[in-house]
Amino acid sequence: MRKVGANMQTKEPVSTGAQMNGADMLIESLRRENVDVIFGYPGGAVLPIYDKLYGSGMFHVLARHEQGGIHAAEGYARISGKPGVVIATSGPGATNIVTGLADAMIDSLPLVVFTGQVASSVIGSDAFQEADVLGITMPITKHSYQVRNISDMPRIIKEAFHIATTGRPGPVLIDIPKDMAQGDGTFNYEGEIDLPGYQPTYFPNQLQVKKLTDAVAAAKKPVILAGAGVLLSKGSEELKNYAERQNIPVINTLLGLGCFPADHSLHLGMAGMHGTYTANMAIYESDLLISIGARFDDRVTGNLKHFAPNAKIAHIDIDPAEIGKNVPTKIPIVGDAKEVLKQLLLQEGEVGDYTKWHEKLAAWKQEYPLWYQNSADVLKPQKVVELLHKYTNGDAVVTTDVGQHQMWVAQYYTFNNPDRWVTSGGLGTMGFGLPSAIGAQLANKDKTVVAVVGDGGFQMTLQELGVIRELNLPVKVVVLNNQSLGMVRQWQEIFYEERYSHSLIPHQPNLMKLAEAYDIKGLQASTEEEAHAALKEAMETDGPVLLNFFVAPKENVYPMVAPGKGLHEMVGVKP
Ligand SMILES: Cc1ncc(C[n+]2csc(CCOP(=O)(O)OP(=O)(O)O)c2C)c(N)n1
Repeated sequence: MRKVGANMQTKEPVSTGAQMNGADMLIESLRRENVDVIFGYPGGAVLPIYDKLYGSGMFHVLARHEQGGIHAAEGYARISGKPGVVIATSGPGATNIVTGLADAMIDSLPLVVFTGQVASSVIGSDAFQEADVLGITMPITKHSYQVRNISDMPRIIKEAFHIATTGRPGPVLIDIPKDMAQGDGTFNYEGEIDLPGYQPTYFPNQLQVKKLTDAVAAAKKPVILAGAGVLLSKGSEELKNYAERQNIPVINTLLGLGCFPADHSLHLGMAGMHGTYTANMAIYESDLLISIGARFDDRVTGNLKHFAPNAKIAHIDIDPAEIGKNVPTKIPIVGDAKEVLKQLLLQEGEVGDYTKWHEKLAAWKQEYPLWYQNSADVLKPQKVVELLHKYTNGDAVVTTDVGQHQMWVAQYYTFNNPDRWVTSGGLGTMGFGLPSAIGAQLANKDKTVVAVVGDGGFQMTLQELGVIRELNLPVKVVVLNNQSLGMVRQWQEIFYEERYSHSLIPHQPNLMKLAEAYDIKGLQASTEEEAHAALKEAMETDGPVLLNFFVAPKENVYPMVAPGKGLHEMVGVKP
């Protein structure tokens, strides 16, 4: 694998006040932000930038499509904790990253994204490859800039990194008209960041912390709902300490998986549409629901009318706009998840009497675990995920696409550690799994990275196999091939009387030939025995492998909360 971050400090530092070319300023600013990888794709409007990248020593990954580049940057950001950096050209290059921006925005991933723009003198004239990128992306970026004065470039870049990575992380876009990259200005990176309108709150109000502490002592049926905010704040250890000290059970959102060990006796599983019986029923019956770094997405809550009807809601979030947005909140606490948990741990922390509650939860766990019927005739996708867990010792970084396979990984991989899980939660972006694995592998080159994808989503971004080959990234790509857009097929079976309108894909490419075309090892399996052998061989292979598992085409994801139903109205629970 090529070395990431070989970049960067190869050049002499540039002194403040130096006259400099705009593109050089950009590269110098990235150096100062310790950027160790850029995901990008060149084109006319960014040629001045690419010209300066040439010979700069910066590590640049040439995606095969801009969407692949930005998803790779998201995977990199999620696993490294550092901002992902993207460059795309104007017009179609910029519009190709729109999905990734929306994805990063809703899943709170820090990105700094540079788009080329036509020259300032022709903006607004429908010039070649002109698109109003600021207009298009305003609602799906945390902030955006257009450089209008070359000497502003360093300040803007410095602010962009600050905004992307602080408070609730998100994508920041910088649109650079070609003349801003070509001309000269004065370089100054030392100025203080001065953003009076942007002051995220990290430390919670003590009165609110005390209120929550009192509520915990008085509760009889408390639960914690832990989301991605715990991972983003690196607060897993504090969460474990707090939950154990207070003896409070923990439920995860999809994006929060791994922030609390899934095999811990206090863990109840994932909540929501395909959550466990115990997690969903615990929310339904709880009298105190403590949400930490989660945003009450409708896939988690089900019908809000029936959501936690008996619970006092405490909501801990760094983004005040989230509090009370979907669910009325009795105890709002604005702050960074880790800092709030630290403050909670500093309180005396009287432990309530939850004996009966724990007895009930244990009985549910025992009686209604996740389940599927294994088969001797056909390979079950859940079995493949269980085998994947076995052959990776449950410690791989797993990325997924969107659909049934994503839910099976969430249910059956058993994430016991933080920062092993990369998925598109809020936007549900097919095509995310393979490119995000590239970024995840570059962020953590020592870990096994597995991209689990469906045969539908895989075909949306499979061209990024070219990057995997070029960089010799040892990513293992697992296709759970059910010859259909499985999740759509499932909904058509259940809600549309089996009218499978355009969800079956009988004409599949030959994935072994595809692997050969990309010079990647290809393995396939259609029985459990073959699956064992394929996974064993894949994990013993140093380089990349494409694994094609022909799985039961009609398998559905259960349990399921149908749209419009409450969490307590799950179907497909173990009989
Ligand atoms: C870009 C995009 N287009 C459409 C959808 C709607 N959608 C959600 S799941 C799904 C089916 C996915 O099929 P596949 O990738 O084969 O995975 P499976 O469900 O079979 O595991 C579709 C079409 C989506 N989430 N994203």
